[in-house]
Amino acid sequence: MKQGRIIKLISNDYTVSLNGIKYLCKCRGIFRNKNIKPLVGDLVEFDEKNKIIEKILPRKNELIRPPVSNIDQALIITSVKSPDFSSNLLSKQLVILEYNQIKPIICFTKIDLLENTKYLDKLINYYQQIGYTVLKNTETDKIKQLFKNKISVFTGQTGAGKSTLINKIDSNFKLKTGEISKSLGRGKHTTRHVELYPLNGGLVADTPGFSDIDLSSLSKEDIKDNFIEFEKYKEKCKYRDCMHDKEDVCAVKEALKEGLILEERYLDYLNLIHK
Ligand SMILES: Nc1nc2c(ncn2[C@@H]2O[C@H](COP(=O)(O)OP(=O)(O)OP(=O)(O)O)[C@@H](O)[C@H]2O)c(=O)[nH]1
Ligand SMILES: [Mg+2]
Ligand SMILES: [Zn+2]
Repeated sequence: MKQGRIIKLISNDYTVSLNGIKYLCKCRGIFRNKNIKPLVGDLVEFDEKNKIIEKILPRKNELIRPPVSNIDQALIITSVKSPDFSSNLLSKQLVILEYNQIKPIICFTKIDLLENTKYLDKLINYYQQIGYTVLKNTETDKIKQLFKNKISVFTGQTGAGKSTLINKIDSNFKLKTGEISKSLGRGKHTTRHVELYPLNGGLVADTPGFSDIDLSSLSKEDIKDNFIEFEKYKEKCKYRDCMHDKEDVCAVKEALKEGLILEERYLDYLNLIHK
């Protein structure tokens, strides 16, 4: 039995990689019976002769969207125009990643389409100040340093520029990219399957984009706990279980009033807990 990593899944064919050699495997029927589905990113034990995956090793984490496991970090590809910036979508992605203990890295794209960057500069400032790494897709030298010995996923709205950025980081890549469909007013997915590719000493997944994200599996408390900038205020709220909503003497709302918390972020928060 050998140990390898699933790097690609198309219908029921799993590509397992070991020392640079790829094995096209099936998985044991027993997994399907038990409703356990191997994921891209899984470390597995496999029978190299019969090309059967026998065992999935314990996962560090797993995401549903994109369906990848054992992720170290996620680059949230966020376009500022076409599709327009959505604070709500960015907040949702940050919450899900924080919840799954995956390091988020915010990467803004399509800045060239803005008439001025005043609002964007404010956003960049804010997200950096609360502790996130924020980059622009033009900062390719910095982006190239991120991948060594890590599993990274590129996530973000369809048409945000995920595949374009990967192609730019390594010119060996010729991932398909696409115009977003103007007539429909929403993107059409260009990337259709999930695959981990070797990139600058690590593995990265370019994943199909989305138009919205579902957070219904998270409780209100989970959502509250993963707005990271609330952390340093919550001790000063009057109630220990303060939801920073209708309560009186709430330090988060106080910080909002003082301009220490970005209004959009607080509104995103209310929006999510009242869904
Ligand atoms: N002006 C401008 N266009 C960009 C930029 N980045 C990407 N694009 C364009 O945006 C379109 C969509 O880019 P893709 O890389 O296919 O987007 P994606 O995120 O991979 O989309 P899906 O695979 O559908 O999720 C393409 O026409 C790109 O050329 C940018 O920084 N500026
Ligand atoms: Mg793509
Ligand atoms: Zn509070």
